[in-house]
Amino acid sequence: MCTADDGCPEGFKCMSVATGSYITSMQCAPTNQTCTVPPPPVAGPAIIINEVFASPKTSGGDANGDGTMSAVNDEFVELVNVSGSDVDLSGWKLSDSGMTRFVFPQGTILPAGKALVVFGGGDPAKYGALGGAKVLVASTSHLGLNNTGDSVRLTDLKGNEVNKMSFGAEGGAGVALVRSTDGDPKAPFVAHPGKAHSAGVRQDGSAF
Ligand SMILES: [Ca+2]
Ligand SMILES: [Ca+2]
Repeated sequence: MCTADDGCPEGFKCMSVATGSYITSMQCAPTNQTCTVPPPPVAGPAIIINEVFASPKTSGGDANGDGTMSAVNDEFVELVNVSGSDVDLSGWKLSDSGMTRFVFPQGTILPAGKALVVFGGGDPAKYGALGGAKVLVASTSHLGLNNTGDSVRLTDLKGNEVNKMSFGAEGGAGVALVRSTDGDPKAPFVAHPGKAHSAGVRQDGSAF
């Protein structure tokens, strides 16, 4: 029995309940008009893997913008915060199929809507502007992304998988794999259109 919606649990509202053709009482009834509790809305990941560059090559491969193309240092994984809130990545991990490649240091905050790039190596002080994205360097001194196929996995502080992507030989073509729509958790990964990569920025070069 109830008198108003706020007296009912989540997913229920206070409704007139009939017996036969007579309204007999006000009771908490499921809003979806079934006898099962409605499932909570499915929340997507707050942070997504947006772009992966496994095979820097001579043409357009200087992803970190330090003036030198390196098959090791210019590999990168670009993450984007697609939630409406800043996210604390302290203790989160980035792994390939073989091992943990990066543990985010204490105090790593990725602001809402912004990008973060983990590069294989190099000196961040010498990197290019990269749209003002936050930049970090793999703790194993390389990301080790296999050109013939690999996976990239992001896990949170508790070890829960936040996001994952896998690729095959297409990752070895000297072109990054990027979500067909930047920042869309449901968008598939495609070969980066127009150029080899867009480290830290959107496909069209604009900042996140
Ligand atoms: Ca470089
Ligand atoms: Ca990008």
